[in-house]
Amino acid sequence: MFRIRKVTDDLFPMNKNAVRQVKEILRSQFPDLSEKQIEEVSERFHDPLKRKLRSILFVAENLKGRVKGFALLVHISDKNFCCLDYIATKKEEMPKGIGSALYERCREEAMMLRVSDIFLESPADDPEICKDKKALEQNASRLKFWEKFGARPLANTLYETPVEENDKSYPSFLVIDNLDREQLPSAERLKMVVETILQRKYPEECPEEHIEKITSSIKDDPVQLRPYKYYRNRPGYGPFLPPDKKKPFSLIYNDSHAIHHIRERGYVEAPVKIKTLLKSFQDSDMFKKVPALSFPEKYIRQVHSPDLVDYLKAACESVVNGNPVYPYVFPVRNPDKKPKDLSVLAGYYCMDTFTPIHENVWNASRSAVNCALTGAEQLLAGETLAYALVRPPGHHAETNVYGGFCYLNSAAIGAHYLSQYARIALLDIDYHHGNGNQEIFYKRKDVLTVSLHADPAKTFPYFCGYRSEKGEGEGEGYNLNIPLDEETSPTQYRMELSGALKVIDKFKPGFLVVSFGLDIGKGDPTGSFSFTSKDFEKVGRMIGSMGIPALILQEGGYTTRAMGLNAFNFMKGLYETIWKW
Ligand code: Q9C
Ligand code: ZN
Repeated sequence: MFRIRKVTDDLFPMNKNAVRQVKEILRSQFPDLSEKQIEEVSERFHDPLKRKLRSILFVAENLKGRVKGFALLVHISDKNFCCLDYIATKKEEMPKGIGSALYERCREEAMMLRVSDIFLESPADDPEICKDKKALEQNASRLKFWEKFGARPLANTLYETPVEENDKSYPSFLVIDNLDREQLPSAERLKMVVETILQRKYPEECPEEHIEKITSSIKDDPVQLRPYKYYRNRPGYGPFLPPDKKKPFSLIYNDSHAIHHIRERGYVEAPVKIKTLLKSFQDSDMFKKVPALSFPEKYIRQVHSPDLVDYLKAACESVVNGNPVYPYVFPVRNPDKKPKDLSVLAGYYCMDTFTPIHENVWNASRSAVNCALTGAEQLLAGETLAYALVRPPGHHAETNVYGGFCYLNSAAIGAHYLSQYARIALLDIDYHHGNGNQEIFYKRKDVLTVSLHADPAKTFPYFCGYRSEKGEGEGEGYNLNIPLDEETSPTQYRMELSGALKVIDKFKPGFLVVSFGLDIGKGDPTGSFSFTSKDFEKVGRMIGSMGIPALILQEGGYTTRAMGLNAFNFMKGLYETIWKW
């Protein structure tokens, strides 16, 4: 199991880790490179405009961040082409397909950047040029690899001529991948490209006369590629299609949510929610279903206290005869003293009297977390939009507290997971204040938390969600609460949301995580707002327009006639706007 991930900095822990492994691969696979050339890989991130090249690193890694291969693509934006500087996989574990997957990703990126071609150098497979039999074999296998993509060496020029007469290194061809288009570059364009490549890539070792000698050898117009040598009947890839066709987004839901069903005392959070929403999505080609992966419990424990996690597990086990456990006495005095009895202990961890523990609370919540993390993985693998349609919800669950129908905070766990790779904005548009999201990241500045919600003076969770709560320590200024009057109209709401989105935009997050509550919908039994499906679509469009890859987490929302349509329209608004190119 591996994914291809785009790395654009070496600051976040997982990126630092990836760049370190990339350098190791460079050292072992390219023994001729100097330490300076290897270090240069990370310098590119710090000074992206140096030499007017923008480098884009793709790594093939497993879920633990073990890098198995990488490709380094360079975008020369002022000249509208890309160069592939390196592509390499680890020697010891050369799983099939990694090189191809990496290069496919490079091509996809190049098409997205709307460049015309990718250029790369590949050592010659010509026995006249390369006398070493072993090297010749290796060179041939590389050129065969490029041929699979239709990329072949430039023909009839002096490109593969050594700079000096007695140069011992084997000369390389200039391989051109014209990204499945009909045309090849004109002679004039290729001269410009060759000049740019030689000047920019080898500023020290390539004399003027050499560049002149090569460019003046380019006579064919348009240029010619060597005929296919390895794949005589290469299957056509079809005509070039700009990738502005929207891709379906990833829908992940927990099949086992229904095991969590509490039928009493106003517990309105019920399995029918997922059924209703799935039904309203079923005929749409907006989604592709992605099965949930299983993640280790450690990702839950990185966000919630081990005490709470152990308690939830033990309390579920202790449920007898299906009798749910309700809190009984609350620790308003001596909050550090813990009673022994598991059912009494509920009052220690639970913030309200309507979120009981049932035998499947742990299993269902854990499966919701798995969906959230699968969604996070989808974004890391390059998807733009992932919707974790889960229950129970999570945004009221704090480090050490459950409540508000929430036990484990899937949104926070997803956001924390992604925060190893980029800055995260966690936006909460559930009707109720996301006290869990706020508390978990209250002291952090790498995760910005923003919540729009009904005024806590009159609404659950009552004891927080005020504007004055702004974060603490390093995190000061990185929590924003926008409490709203019970009667707030969708129009007023959108004005407030637009202010919130400006704050998010200024923060420049790499990923957006949204706690999405349908309880702002008209007629919701726990809410007082009056959003119609049209309003949901507008809110979706506003959030999507920021163009930030987003993980959407289903939070509240209790049966109303329009719930399915509301969710559908929110997703439609996102889907129609989030694509940046
Ligand atoms: N007697 C979420 O929307 N208050 N939680 C109802 C029940 C419910 C809402 C009182 C507030 C919890 C995720
Ligand atoms: Zn809610």
